[in-house]
Formats: sequence, structure tokens, C-alpha cells
Amino acid sequence: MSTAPTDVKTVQPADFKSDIHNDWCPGCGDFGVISAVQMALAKLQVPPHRVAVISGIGCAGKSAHYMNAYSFHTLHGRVMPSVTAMKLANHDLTVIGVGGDGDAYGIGGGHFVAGGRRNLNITYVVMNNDVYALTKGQASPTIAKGQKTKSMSEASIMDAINPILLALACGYTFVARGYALDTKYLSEIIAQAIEHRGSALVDVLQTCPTYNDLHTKGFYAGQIEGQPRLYRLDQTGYDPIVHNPDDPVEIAQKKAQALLKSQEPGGRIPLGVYYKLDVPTYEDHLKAKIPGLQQKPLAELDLYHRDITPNLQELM
Ligand SMILES: Cc1ncc(C[n+]2csc(CCOP(=O)(O)OP(=O)(O)O)c2C)c(N)n1
Ligand code: SF4
Repeated sequence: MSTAPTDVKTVQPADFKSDIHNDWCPGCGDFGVISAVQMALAKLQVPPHRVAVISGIGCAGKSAHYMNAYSFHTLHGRVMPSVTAMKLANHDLTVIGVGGDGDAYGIGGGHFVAGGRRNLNITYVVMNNDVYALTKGQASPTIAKGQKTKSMSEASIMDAINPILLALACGYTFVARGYALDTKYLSEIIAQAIEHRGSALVDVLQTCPTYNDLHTKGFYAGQIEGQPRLYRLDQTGYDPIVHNPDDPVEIAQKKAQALLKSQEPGGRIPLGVYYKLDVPTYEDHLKAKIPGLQQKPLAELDLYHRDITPNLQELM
């Protein structure tokens, strides 16, 4: 007779859907991204009460409202500090930041840098539509020099930030790129990012049919010299993993390989995992310094009934 439990409820993507009214425009790529996050969490069987989602300001920033999980809608550009605080307070939560490219790489740029070098075990999903959509489509830091969308009065005269390069330079230990309208594959990438122990960036090419008439569904579905513009790295034999994390030469080689892929000549765009390095996380270092954290996360430690007399005496 089978002893398998029959009353175990498996986590479904629908478990993460909130009943808040969604006011994204019809056809917005953000729908695909949030669905992919929900599918990834269900794939990993993480229940909603073990998940925290933090989003910034912008269309992407509304994501926290649309997730049934612990969620927090923070200030513009402050996704990473909020994610950091959430993870430090409770190491046991699966912490996911969601924001726009303006939020992450523009106003939040300094925090994005610091987030990479800490290597906290978190996932940052950036909805990259090349515009500041919520404020009517001004250029964001990812739009290329010379490009102009229908919402811009003139073409951009600045060089673009390349999120993959930026993340590699900042120290993110998992760097990937997805496409909002390939939700199934995006969910696989996000699931890998969540499983990764360390700071993970998933930059997502996101269509904004309202303000970006350059990077449309048709553009991404297009071909370059008979080859699809978008293709999967994992179908080309590309190996993103640093197999010996103690070898600085291999780390440099794997970063160089990702760097080349992030600016592929001709304009084809690889999707998938560009780089993956498994090294101790910020939490691992903290646990080594603060023994109490090995038993419980900070949120569960009794901080209010400690005798701090010895500390005060040291100061006298
Ligand atoms: C400190 C601050 N500066 C400016 C704004 C105005 N503002 C709101 S959303 C936004 C841009 C959002 O763009 P992005 O982060 O790319 O997200 P999207 O709307 O494209 O999803 C700006 C500039 C603000 N809310 N707070
Ligand atoms: S303005 Fe663009 S990014 Fe914002 S909801 Fe509409 S389509 Fe989506």
C-alpha cells in the first residue's frame, strides 16, 4: 500500500496571484515577467508565506501589489536596500526584488552596485523596457545612443548602460537575461536564479507597447542574417559556470566570455545564464561572526532581553 501523503497541497502559480486590480496596459510585457516569477516559485515549491517581493516605483514597481506573498512597495531606486534589509532580518525568506531599468540602473544605480558586491542570497528581476514608462516614456539608461522611441522628442545622445556588463563588474554571482514574452523559459531562468546561493540578476527584455515602438514583439521575433535575433545560450554549448571558484583565472575567463556575449556583434541577443559563481554568501559570513544566527534568523532572535552591561562597561 502506498504511504505517500495524499493531503499535501502543492504550490501552484495561482497561489501567488493577488486580487488587487491590475492596471498595466493590455499587451504589456510586465504580465509575462510577473507570471514567470509565480511559475518559478511554484516550480521550486516555495509557499507564499516563505516569499518576500519588493518592488520600486514605475510600472514595474506595481509588481509587489500583484503578488500574494509578503510584499513591499518601496521608493524609486530603493529596491536593493529594501531587499537587503529584508534578507538580513530573515535569512530564511526567499527574497525577490522587482523593478524597472530606470529604477535599478538609473536612480538605484549606486545601490545596484553595492548589492552585487555583498553577494546576499537574493534575486533581482529587472523589467528592462528602455524607457521610464510610468512617467510617459522618457529615455532610460538602457536605450542605445542614437535610438528614439515614439515618446522621445529626440534620439538619445548618451551611451547606454549594459546591465550584463554592469552586473559582472559589480560582483553579482549569477547573471542572466530573459525575454518577457517567452514566459516559460523566463520562469526557468528565474527558478535557477532563486536556487542560486548569492546575488542574482535577471535582466528581462520587456516590451512596452505604449511608449517603446522600437523594441516590440515583432522586433524581438525578428531575424538577423537568417538567424533569430533572440537565441538560447544553453542550446549552443555555452558553459556559464565557474567550476573552480578558487581559481581567479577561471573567474576572469568566465566573466570575459559573458562580456563578449553581452555585446554580440551583429545585434543577436543571447538569453539564459551568462555567468554563475558559487562562493560563500554575505549571510554565510555573518553566521560565522554571529553564532546566534546559525540557529535562527535575526527576526526570531530575542533582541530586547539582552544584558548589554558588558558592552556599556567597555565604553566607560
Ligand atoms: C525620487 C523620484 N524621482 C522621480 C520619480 C518619478 N518617477 C516615477 S516612476 C519613474 C520612472 C520609472 O521608470 P522605470 O524604473 O524604468 O520603470 P517602468 O515604469 O519603465 O516600469 C520616475 C522617474 C519618483 N517617483 N521618485
Ligand atoms: S506604459 Fe508600458 S510598461 Fe507601463 S504598463 Fe503600459 S505597456 Fe507596460
